[in-house]
Amino acid sequence: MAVTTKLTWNEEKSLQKLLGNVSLRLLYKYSVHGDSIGDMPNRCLHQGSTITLIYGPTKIYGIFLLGHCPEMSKSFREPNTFFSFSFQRKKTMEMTAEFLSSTSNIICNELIFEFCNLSKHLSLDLYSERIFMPTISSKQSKLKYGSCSQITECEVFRVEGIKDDAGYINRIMRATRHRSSLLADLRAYRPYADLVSEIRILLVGPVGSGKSSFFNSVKSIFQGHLTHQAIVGSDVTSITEQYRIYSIKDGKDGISLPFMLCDSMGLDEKKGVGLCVDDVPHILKGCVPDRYQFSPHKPITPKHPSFITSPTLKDRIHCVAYVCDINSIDNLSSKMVGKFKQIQKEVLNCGVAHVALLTKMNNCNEVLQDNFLKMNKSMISQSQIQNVNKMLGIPLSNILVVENYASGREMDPLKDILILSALKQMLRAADDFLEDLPLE
Ligand SMILES: Nc1nc2c(ncn2[C@@H]2O[C@H](COP(=O)(O)OP(=O)(O)O)[C@@H](O)[C@H]2O)c(=O)[nH]1
Ligand SMILES: [Mg+2]
Repeated sequence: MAVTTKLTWNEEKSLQKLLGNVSLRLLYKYSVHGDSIGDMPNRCLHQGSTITLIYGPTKIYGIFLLGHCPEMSKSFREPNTFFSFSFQRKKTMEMTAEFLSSTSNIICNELIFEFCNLSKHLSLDLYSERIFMPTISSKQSKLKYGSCSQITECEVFRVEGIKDDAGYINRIMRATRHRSSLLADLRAYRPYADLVSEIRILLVGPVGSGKSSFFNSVKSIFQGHLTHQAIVGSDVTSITEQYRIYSIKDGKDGISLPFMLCDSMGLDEKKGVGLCVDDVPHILKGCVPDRYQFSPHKPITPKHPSFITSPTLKDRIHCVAYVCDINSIDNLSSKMVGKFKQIQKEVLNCGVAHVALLTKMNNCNEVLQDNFLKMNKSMISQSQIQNVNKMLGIPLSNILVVENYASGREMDPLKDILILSALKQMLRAADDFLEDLPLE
């Protein structure tokens, strides 16, 4: 009978994707191949890069070794490029990764991975079915090892088809770290001078541009698994007709984060269809309540029973994001461009900050420079970016490119980096707006 992994299909896919669409071949499985620790390295020798997965009761620990496993008997061994990670089951894979070099060795029936630059080690004792993790704590990684866990299974895979070896793995590991630091920044964010407790960001753009999906994506990242609170799609029943002010919690029962995303009805180039431009000034001033049912023909008026007549600074919109599918920018009709410009006029009248959010970027890998801080030159020179820059006069630093979580269930640190960076830039813009307010 073929030996199969304990990973679920989704977990396996996430791992494969993380390592650059590699394939995984199971070489060793503890429950099948036995408890002799000596047997394990024998099966894994000369197999190229490997991943060892150790299953605890709730978490899976992984150790990736680039290149052949070193032979145990040799007295001097070159350290492998190595990283360890862990993830929780039944969640999108949240990696906490450490990028180190290591050697492995068997001492007294334990397989020991030594971290060359830390003088610490991780050891696996299959006989007593336990794993001992060293305490490695970095500023960014929330998780601290330093514990001993029960093992329920152990598997070793050969990793086939690694792209450009160390370069690729290195980038993914740096991305994982950058993602953690963005998350930490956003968790620690406070609006300028504590003038408000939450920043309100309004998403406006054509039907189907990905406004509702952007909210879902942000929420998914903070929840640690994919969520679909806002209904998305382009058929009649899934078009957003209600104004929604969404708050986002940090984790399932966590506290609300200091920003809210306001999802509006999509724009349509036809008159009398989609969001009515005359609603926009009321939305910006904070007069429109959550769950207000838009009517394309009739903008809200102060006579409406739920009209907020004396909104305060906290009710106002602090930053507007013009949302557009990056693939359709070069073909926007003049009527749609006209609507954007009308809305922009209202935004400028109110003095609110604004950014452009371009969605449906197919290859996240190409957007940012190597340090993940800025858009790279070839991206900036693309016609879509140049068009938005000219059409709406938005500076390049406020043109944000993302790929939303739309289908599939695999986590992707690069996707997260784009989404979190976009959010961070929106908050910076909102802070500029707050700072610029006349003193009262
Ligand atoms: N490939 C891809 N599809 C997206 C992205 N954002 C949204 N979608 C899809 O585009 C469609 C419309 O998205 P939706 O969020 O409902 O747009 P809205 O009308 O602006 O709220 C849905 O089928 C989404 O799954 C993205 O970044 N990439
Ligand atoms: Mg929508």
